[in-house]
Amino acid sequence: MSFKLLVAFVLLGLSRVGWSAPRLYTQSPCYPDLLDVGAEEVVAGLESGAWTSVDLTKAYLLRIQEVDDILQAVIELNPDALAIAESLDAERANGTIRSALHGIPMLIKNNIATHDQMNNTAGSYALLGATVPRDATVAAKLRAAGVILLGKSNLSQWANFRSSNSSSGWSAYGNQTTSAYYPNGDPSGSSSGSGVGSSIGLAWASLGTETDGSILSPSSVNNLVGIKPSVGLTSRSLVIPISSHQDTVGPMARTVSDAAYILSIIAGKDASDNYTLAQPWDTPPDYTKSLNFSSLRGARIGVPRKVITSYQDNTSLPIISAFNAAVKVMEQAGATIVEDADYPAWEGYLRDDNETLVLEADFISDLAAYLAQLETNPNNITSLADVRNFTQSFPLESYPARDTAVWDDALSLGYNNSDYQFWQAYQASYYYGAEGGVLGALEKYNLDVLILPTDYSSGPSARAGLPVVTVPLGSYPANTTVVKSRNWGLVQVGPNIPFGISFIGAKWSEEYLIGFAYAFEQRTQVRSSIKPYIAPTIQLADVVGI
Ligand SMILES: *[C@@H]1O[C@H](CO)[C@@H](O)[C@H](O)[C@H]1NC(C)=O
Ligand SMILES: *[C@@H]1O[C@H](CO)[C@@H](O)[C@H](O)[C@H]1NC(C)=O
Ligand SMILES: *[C@@H]1O[C@H](CO)[C@@H](O)[C@H](O)[C@H]1NC(C)=O
Ligand SMILES: *[C@@H]1O[C@H](CO)[C@@H](O)[C@H](O)[C@H]1NC(C)=O
Ligand SMILES: *[C@@H]1O[C@H](CO)[C@@H](O)[C@H](O)[C@H]1NC(C)=O
Ligand SMILES: *[C@@H]1O[C@H](CO)[C@@H](O)[C@H](O)[C@H]1NC(C)=O
Ligand SMILES: *[C@@H]1O[C@H](CO)[C@@H](O)[C@H](O)[C@H]1NC(C)=O
Ligand SMILES: *[C@@H]1O[C@H](CO)[C@@H](O)[C@H](O)[C@H]1NC(C)=O
Ligand SMILES: *[C@@H]1O[C@H](CO)[C@@H](O)[C@H](O)[C@H]1NC(C)=O
Ligand SMILES: *[C@@H]1O[C@H](CO)[C@@H](O)[C@H](O)[C@H]1NC(C)=O
Ligand SMILES: *[C@@H]1O[C@H](CO)[C@@H](O)[C@H](O)[C@H]1NC(C)=O
Ligand SMILES: CC(=O)N[C@H]1CO[C@H](CO)[C@@H](O)[C@@H]1O
Repeated sequence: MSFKLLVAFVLLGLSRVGWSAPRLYTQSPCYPDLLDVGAEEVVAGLESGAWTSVDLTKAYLLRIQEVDDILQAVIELNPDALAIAESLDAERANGTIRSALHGIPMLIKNNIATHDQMNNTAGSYALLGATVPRDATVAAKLRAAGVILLGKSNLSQWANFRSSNSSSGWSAYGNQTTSAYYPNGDPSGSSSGSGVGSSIGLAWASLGTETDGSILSPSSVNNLVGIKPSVGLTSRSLVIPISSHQDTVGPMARTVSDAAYILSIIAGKDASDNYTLAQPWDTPPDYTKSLNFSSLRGARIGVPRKVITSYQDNTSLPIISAFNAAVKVMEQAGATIVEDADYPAWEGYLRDDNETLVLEADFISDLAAYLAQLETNPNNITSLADVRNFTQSFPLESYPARDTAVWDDALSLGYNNSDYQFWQAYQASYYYGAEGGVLGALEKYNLDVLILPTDYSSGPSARAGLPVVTVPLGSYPANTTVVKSRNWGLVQVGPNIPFGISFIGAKWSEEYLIGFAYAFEQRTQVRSSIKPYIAPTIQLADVVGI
């Protein structure tokens, strides 16, 4: 069924709200703007009866339809979303409140499987029609909490683990996602549609996944708060993998508070992902308890300056000045700033490429383990070799314009992640993130946290499985010279394009990172000063009572 037909079908009963129909009400101050509304305000309206979960679902579906031809952020809608909303409304009317997010719609990245009518493809035709025996654990947790899984967001195909010549936000099945902050803007990736979808309110918030940068970077570019959790804080069971050593699932939302609500629900141990069994508690913290305006008071914050000087180029100036201003804000909030808190083995890190070996060898093993769990597998795809063969011979996969260089390299390794060569590579790679990187700097300078521009932040933490939280920091000024991506012409640097700041910590330190991020966000409120060039116009006023 085409996307347009599907929306029409999902919205049966909404026929009075046509595209050209005049607004039945002018936007009333009692209805919050869906571009920015937070969970607490959504829930207040659900509780007072000002709107229902069905209203929210209808409004978000119409908002997706308004912009998706241009932004292509959503790959599939959940045909059951309105029915689910209706039953959650009935539960609420009856006094059953499953969680703080009962009845609120979210998008999830299209590598997180659901046991319903939606496909889980990583953006590839190879997995279209494949089914799983149950929801991914994180999806099941959201569902049990009463979150409406509204649809699947587009992504850089295979979480950007396929080609040497691709573009962020492109997948064969979902086409090219673009940013809402600049025409034909690079949405970054690989959680591209999750970034764009949350940024302009195609849903209240979304889930992304990260191996190295895939939550942080699209959150940064799309003016969002993103939490990249410690590897093992959130289950990866039935999430299409790159690497069991580095993958993690986390929230992409418009405020630290919203992201903290989501993380509190999806965190926790899961027998089907044994990395989660290393969590140092039986029940994970309630991360909303970290939302403390004063939490920067007394904090020791390090700035690994060498990272910034290593990466800066002729586009970095606005980022570095905003970052330096942010350092002042934190000082004024009572933090002690430690400059030159550098990663002990930074120069070695820049020369080391063992991470590539880790990801390639992991992908061979972990992808096969995911595929082995499928209940139906229409293209009989059981290995990376099968995926590669399918991709190279299926015309819609855009081969060879988008090549399979990453897989060619992986398959030429000749080993997977059970080989001793993998362990050598993993130990070297881990070192540069841990003792030689983040953990080394935290210890050497006796710090609570490190901060960096998000563009420069993900690598060392990715290698060592450490958490990072990004918060909006600023955007490129109006006189910025546009820089487009080499082969596909997406605008990567240009006026109004947002960027973020990262709080980087030790394993399991999310409670602290969220506290610091919140105290910074509340003092700066950068998100509200950056406006998208395109956003849907449909609001609750257009659907409530209809
Ligand atoms: C309301 O709650 C009662 C008691 O738990 C249950 O029997 C009934 O089915 C519920 N109705 C709805 C609409 O959820
Ligand atoms: C999933 O893919 C199948 C096969 O192409 C398609 O028929 C179905 O409509 C898709 N599901 C959704 C929710 O789009
Ligand atoms: C993909 O999107 C581009 C615009 O970004 C459009 O020109 C093209 O027709 C789309 N391709 C498909 C297969 O829908
Ligand atoms: C963790 O789970 C994986 C896959 O289920 C399994 O191969 C591995 O042996 C397990 N490791 C431990 C330490 O239990
Ligand atoms: C908030 O943080 C400050 C500074 O760390 C601390 O003194 C205060 O007790 C915290 N408040 C709460 C409610 O935890
Ligand atoms: C920035 O540097 C690149 C080469 O590194 C150059 O092509 C480009 O023109 C420069 N842009 C500006 C605005 O100086
Ligand atoms: C991996 O690490 C080892 C040990 O430090 C080093 O000799 C080797 O060159 C590294 N390999 C790559 C691809 O960076
Ligand atoms: C998949 O395997 C089954 C059983 O061997 C076979 O019947 C079917 O034709 C295969 N499908 C494809 C697309 O190769
Ligand atoms: C590769 O794919 C083609 C076309 O789908 C198929 O005919 C062939 O058997 C496949 N080869 C292998 C080695 O899987
Ligand atoms: C943009 O304007 C600022 C402030 O006037 C100036 O410092 C900067 O050099 C300008 N940048 C460009 C690329 O023209
Ligand atoms: C990458 O794709 C672009 C767009 O199709 C093409 O112009 C370019 O030649 C490709 N580069 C390589 C190395 O394949
Ligand atoms: C929701 C949506 O717009 N999905 C589109 C994603 O991209 C594919 C391929 O171009 C379209 O067919 C879908 O309509």
